[in-house]
Order: sequence, then C-alpha cells, then structure tokens
Amino acid sequence: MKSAIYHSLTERKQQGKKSFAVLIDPDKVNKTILDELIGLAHTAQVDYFFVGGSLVISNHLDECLQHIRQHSSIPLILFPGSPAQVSRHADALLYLSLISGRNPELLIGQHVVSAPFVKQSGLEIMPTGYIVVDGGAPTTVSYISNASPVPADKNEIAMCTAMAGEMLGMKLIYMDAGSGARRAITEEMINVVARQIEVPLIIGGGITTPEKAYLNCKAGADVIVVGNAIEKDPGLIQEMSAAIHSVAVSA
Ligand code: 1GP
Repeated sequence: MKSAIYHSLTERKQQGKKSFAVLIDPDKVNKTILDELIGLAHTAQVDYFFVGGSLVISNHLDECLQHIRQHSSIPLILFPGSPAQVSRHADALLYLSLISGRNPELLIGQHVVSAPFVKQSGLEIMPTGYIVVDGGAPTTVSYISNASPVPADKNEIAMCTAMAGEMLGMKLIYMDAGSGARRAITEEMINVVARQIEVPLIIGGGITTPEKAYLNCKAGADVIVVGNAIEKDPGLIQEMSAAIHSVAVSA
C-alpha cells in the first residue's frame, strides 16, 4: 500500500505545520484558469491540490488531472463526490465515508460496489471520516448525500462522530460545511474535535478570508481547504497560504 502523501500529512502535523489545500472543481476550470492557479499555487507554496466536486458534470476530470500533473509538482488528491470520480491520474484518494450521515450507500454501499476498481487504480488510498456540518444553507453535498448535516452548534455530536471515526480506523477526519457554505465551521467546534483526535483534521466549506483560515488553524485544523473563494479571486491563494503557514511559525 502506498503511503507517501499520508506520511507527509502526519509528518507536517507532528512538526506543528499547517497545510493548505486548493480545491479544484473540474467543471469550473479550463486550461487557462488551471495555468493561472498552478502558477499562483507554486509561488504561494500550496501543499496539496484537492480535485473533485459533489457533481462532476463534465468529463474533464482526467484531462484536468493530466494537465495539472504535467505542469505542477504539488500532490494531487482526489476528493470525489462519487465513485465515478476515481482516476489513476491523481496521487491519492480521500476514501470518504460519510460518517455524519445515516445513508448506508455513502457509509459503505458505494465502496463495496467500486472496491475492485478503486484498488486497481493504484492510487494511495486514505480512509477519511467525512463529517458534513450545517453551513446555513442547503449545499450540493447535503442534497446529494440525502443525509442531515451535524447542526452547527452541536460541537459534541461532531466530537463524538470524529472520535468514533478515528476508533473505526479512519486515517483522516474531514469536517466540511459544504462548498459555498454561508457559515463556515466555528472555531469552537474545530477546537472541541481537534482535542479528541490524533489523526489530521481537515476543515473546509465557506472559508473566504485569510483571517478565518488562520483562526481555524489556531483552533486545531491541520489542513484548510478553499475552493469557491479562490474561484472568485485566485489572488487570494497567496494571502491564504501565508496566513495558514504563519500559524506553524508562531506555534
Ligand atoms: C467543499 O470543503 C470544500 O467541500 C471547500 O468549500 O468551496 O466553500 O471553499 P468552499
């Protein structure tokens, strides 16, 4: 089993370093936009690209991954909305189980159906407990998953879900308010969860400012994922990256 990317995540965590992942939705980019993002991401020392979306409508996924691969050395991690979004052109796969929901298909059903295909992909597989938190508006992920998110103020539910996920063997916990969430996850919730788990904690959904990214890292996030805000203003990559990486320096 490959483990290089997971090793880099845990090593960064052990060293007190925070990581920045830029989320790329293949439906929303073309080669010109990708080139701009890649250039900015390299200058800003972005740690990871996450690629995927709740719905990938176009068939650009392979093309998008191959283009990034040709022009960038930043690790490419798939963040799939469905098993159809597994491609051997990435480095690793967030192997998501929606542990905040009670939809058996997204807990284990789709995994069973796609297991041989996922294994054959040769990707590094990173078992990830995926916790969707209410972000103040129905997001694509909450609709598609047909599962209720954790209420935004129920820190203990998030904490117990993350603890159970870790004890079940998940190697990462990803708490997500959903793409374009009106309200990002609170620092209080991040802090309560981070104190109870040892595996890296990924936080995303509705993070639009470097200040919020910084506060999330201070609260215990290990990886910050930003998609929408960067689609709107790619120039944010530099400021976000500086804010996230500054936490490690001062930690
Ligand atoms: C969504 O966590 C990601 O699944 C990123 O969300 O697009 O709101 O940054 P945004």
